[in-house]
Amino acid sequence: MHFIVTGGAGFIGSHVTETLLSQGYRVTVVDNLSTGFLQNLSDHPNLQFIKKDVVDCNPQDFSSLIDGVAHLAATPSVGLSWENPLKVHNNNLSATISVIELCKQLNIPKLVFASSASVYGNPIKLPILESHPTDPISPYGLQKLVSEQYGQLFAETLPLSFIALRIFNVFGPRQLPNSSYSGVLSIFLNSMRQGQPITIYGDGSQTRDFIYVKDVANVFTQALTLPLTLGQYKSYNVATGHSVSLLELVNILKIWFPQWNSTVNFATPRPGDIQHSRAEISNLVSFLNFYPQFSLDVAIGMLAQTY
Ligand code: UD2
Repeated sequence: MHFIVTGGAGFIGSHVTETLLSQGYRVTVVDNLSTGFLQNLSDHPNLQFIKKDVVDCNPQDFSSLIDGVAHLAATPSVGLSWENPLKVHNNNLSATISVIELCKQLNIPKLVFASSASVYGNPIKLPILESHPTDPISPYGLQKLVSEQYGQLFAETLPLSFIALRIFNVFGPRQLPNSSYSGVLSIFLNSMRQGQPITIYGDGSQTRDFIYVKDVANVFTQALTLPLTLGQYKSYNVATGHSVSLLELVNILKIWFPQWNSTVNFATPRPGDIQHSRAEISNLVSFLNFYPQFSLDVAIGMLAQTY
């Protein structure tokens, strides 16, 4: 089978690419390298790379039959979506519509979309089920939600299966600690490695459902390769179903960085921060036949040893 991975040189996309290649599939990565890096990909005989913005792709870019697209190309930043909503709208929503059009032109039967927990906004009930009301509180969340709605609409009219993967707090290798979309775990890991203080916004009681990037990549692979009926639309939470507070997170990190003796500083909470987040993942388990393989402690241990 041959898959397109948009954003395949990025943090999550490069892991999706790696997993697909390791399972013997052919992959064509489309990436404009705006936030991704070529070094995130290793040479492989089944890998082709196209340096292009997805909105500029056309059917002629792809010579052979494509079995599915994993669409991860985006500007993955809530902050940038506030600063430059139109540009980010283009990268996050117009890009998705372009990919849907490409699926139509090339008769691609399946599109797996990197959505986000941000579609839920402030959770009103935990754990968060996929049926939880969607009420985004940022342009980024809105762009992800409307992308899902476009996918649903076209899945109803085209022979296309559209699967939206609502990713919670992902972490792992190749996540940059110093970018505008850095996750808290990569920031804390980096600070501990360098013996620097860490800053907690708020009192540290906020909770998050952290999932290791290799698990996320396995979900994408599963969603791309499982046989599904054409015309089907589904969204799935991609998380572990467990949450930890930031204070608990710091304690886990301290186990792996016993030499770290700097300080934990507390600062005012970030505007728009949600307090608690935890997903219900029974649909992921039953329909995508997937259960996360990496516990938070084990994954942090693996990461700490690579430093
Ligand atoms: C995550 C996603 C975001 C969006 C959102 C939806 C990441 C990186 N971001 O935002 O894209 O999907 O979920 O709900 O996955 N914090 C500190 N110190 C730091 C950095 C962060 O205390 O140095 C706090 C931050 O204020 C927040 C928590 O850590 O309370 C998690 O922050 P985050 O930026 O990793 O992720 P989140 O959940 O805000």
